Amino acid sequence: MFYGDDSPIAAVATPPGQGALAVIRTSGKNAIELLAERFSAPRKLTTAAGNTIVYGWILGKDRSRLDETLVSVYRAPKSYTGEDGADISCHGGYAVAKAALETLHDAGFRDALPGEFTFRAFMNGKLDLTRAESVMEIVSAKTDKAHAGAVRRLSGDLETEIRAIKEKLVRVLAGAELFLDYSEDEFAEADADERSGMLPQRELAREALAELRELAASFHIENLYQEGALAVIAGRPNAGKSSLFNRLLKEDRAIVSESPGATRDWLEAWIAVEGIPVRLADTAGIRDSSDAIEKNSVERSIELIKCADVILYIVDGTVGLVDEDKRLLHSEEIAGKPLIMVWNKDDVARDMTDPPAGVERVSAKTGKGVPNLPARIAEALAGRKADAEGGRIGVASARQKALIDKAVEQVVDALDMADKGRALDIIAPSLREAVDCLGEITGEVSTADILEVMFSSFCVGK
Ligand SMILES: Nc1nc2c(ncn2[C@@H]2O[C@H](COP(=O)(O)OP(=O)(O)O)[C@@H](O)[C@H]2O)c(=O)[nH]1
Ligand SMILES: [Mg+2]
Repeated sequence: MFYGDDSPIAAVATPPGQGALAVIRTSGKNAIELLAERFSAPRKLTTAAGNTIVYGWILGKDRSRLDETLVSVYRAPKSYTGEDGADISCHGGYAVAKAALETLHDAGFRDALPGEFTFRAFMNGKLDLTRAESVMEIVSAKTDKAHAGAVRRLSGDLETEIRAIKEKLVRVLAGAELFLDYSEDEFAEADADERSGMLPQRELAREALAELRELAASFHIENLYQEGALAVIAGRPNAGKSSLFNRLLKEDRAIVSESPGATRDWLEAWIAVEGIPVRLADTAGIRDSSDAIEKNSVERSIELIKCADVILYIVDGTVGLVDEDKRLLHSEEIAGKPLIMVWNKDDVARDMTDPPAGVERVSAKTGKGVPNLPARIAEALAGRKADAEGGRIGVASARQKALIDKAVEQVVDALDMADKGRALDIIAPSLREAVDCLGEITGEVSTADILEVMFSSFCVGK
């Protein structure tokens, strides 16, 4: 599989299934002419100006009518991909989209590869890589916050920031390379102090380093908004885990039962917690059991707990913290994880037991206290009040984060060497490497395999 030609491509851009509309996207050389061969009003299409809409029927191989459509015509370079192309809006439905795609194949289009439209947009200079990645971030955003961050990156805020930092490092490097032109003798004559002074823009390098570190630090939060986190509800059977799970979901999805241990399966759902997409998982009681089905669900519960980013540990407030709770809390799966202790059944337990400090008292039954939990979950995940962050742009892509880390390492090395008075020809390569890393983030420096890995994770039609 390789991207990189301008052959006419087509893909259904809308999700499969029944809907009001299905959109088929096309792009590439002669895309409009080829489409016209299967269109009831071919001349209207071939003579249409860019950014206009043409009405007509899409036709089968035998010129039978397949569907009534509106075709949005784009002309290079004013299109998403930078090529000629058209978006065909059909009536929604699996059969319609399939038939339309087939007739296009027959006319000479090939299936688009995942992310190929965006790949072409990148190749044609319509987007840098940070914006290309933000396109997928927007598509997969699960909450308003995740979406807002991605939109800022699509607007180019991150690209601008990276380019500005890179510009600083290029200036440091340029200054250093100027000094490299000094003759060997002159250089050797200079003492260590002078030589170290020969990384003339060291302050600028420090500034760039601070900015890079700030970007790197933003990854935790941005990635949290983008990818979400796993919150697992754990505790003894009958503590009220499933009831609380339902409360938090505000709908009855888990089984709530009177007999202990009856929730045989874990259930999960995505909820938005202060803008963080949280996969909330209910677990069956973790206890020793010889029952095979129960054993299985216990294993899965343990697996979930191991993967959890935060645990909501539910205690039955009518019973209090018993030895089994203590044993679970100190088990290797749970101990050391971010944990919120929840004292449940507060509606009846108020005078029966005395919860330790810092514990959330709730009633899954009446809902009392439950509204306090999202803030606690967000705090545990984000490490601080999640909605307090300022307007700074952040990094959400692991690819970008890795490159920023690498750049940081190189600048730290360069500054370290400069402080030790090392020669510039030793220092300069580190700076150059850092500059290249930043170039790789925006896509100025990139290799075919990097691009292929990146775009192949996109969905078809993007
Ligand atoms: N009074 C009262 N009963 C509750 C509360 N939460 C759960 N229960 C009851 O406790 C029992 C066990 O609840 P369930 O959610 O199935 O517990 P799980 O085994 O931990 O999932 C059920 O009878 C629930 O109705 C609560 O806040 N107050
Ligand atoms: Mg349960």
